Amino acid sequence: MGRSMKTTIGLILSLFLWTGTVTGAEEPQIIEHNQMMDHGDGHLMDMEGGMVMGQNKDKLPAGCDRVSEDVQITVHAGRKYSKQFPGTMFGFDKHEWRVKPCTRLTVNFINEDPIRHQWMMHGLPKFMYDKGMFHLEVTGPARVAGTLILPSEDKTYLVHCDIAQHMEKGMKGQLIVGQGSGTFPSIPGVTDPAIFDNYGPTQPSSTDLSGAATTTTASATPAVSPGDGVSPSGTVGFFSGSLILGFVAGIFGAPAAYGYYNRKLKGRPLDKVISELVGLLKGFLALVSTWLAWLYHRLKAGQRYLSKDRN
Ligand SMILES: [Cu+2]
Repeated sequence: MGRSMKTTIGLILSLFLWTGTVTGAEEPQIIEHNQMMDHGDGHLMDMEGGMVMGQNKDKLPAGCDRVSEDVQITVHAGRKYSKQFPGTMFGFDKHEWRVKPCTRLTVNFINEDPIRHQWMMHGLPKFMYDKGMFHLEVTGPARVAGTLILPSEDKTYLVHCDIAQHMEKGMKGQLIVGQGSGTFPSIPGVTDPAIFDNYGPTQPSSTDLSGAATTTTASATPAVSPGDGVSPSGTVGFFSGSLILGFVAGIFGAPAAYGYYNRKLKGRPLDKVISELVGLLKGFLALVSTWLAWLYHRLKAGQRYLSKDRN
């Protein structure tokens, strides 16, 4: 072998190495787990943390005459797949898969994170799948593959990663066989959450307002609580509560009072009538001034709350 030949081979080798380094820096090196020990009953494991549970390549579930079709899916798992779903930290590249009943499904599971992830299915028939589960698990970055035959009925299966908090933080999906049997909540990009997050201020509803009106008109001290928007609810509470009360009292009270005083003052001397009316006026003014004082304190308290709120 000539000198130039060796130089050329060396150059080519270094070029290959260089390319390997560059691609290696961009993507994590995925370790293949394809030499696992078979522990029986579809349970495969290796010493590096790869695991398959519930593997079934040939036993037909009840109701399946034959394998309807062979399907391969590749599922990527990792933190980067959570980025498009605010509030999540982990995710699969897809969160929903659809297959026909009696499909022989092979799942190629690629965990791109340097931690442990799972692709775990629940709700399978227990006579065939131990604990009703099919389960792929690997500490990444690594790849593991497993196969199962799906039952004949239309059903939606929950798929998730069971490592603490991974499902709650987005690593959750559903496998729909045939027509499925409904959906699971909080599947990122697929279904609505069971309970929506709400980080905004609480909006007082109409029932809250009437509640506030009862409290504020019943007690002389203004009840100021954050959240019920003091100025609006105070004003509404005052006008809807006290005003209606006064209006009703006026409608029924005025004719009664007129009749009462008409009978009482009939045939009395004028000075008696005048002193009676002055007493009545005094009482009325005392009532009005008490009411004005209460209103003044109330508005002032509201203003204090609002200015504190703004600062
Ligand atoms: Cu996980």
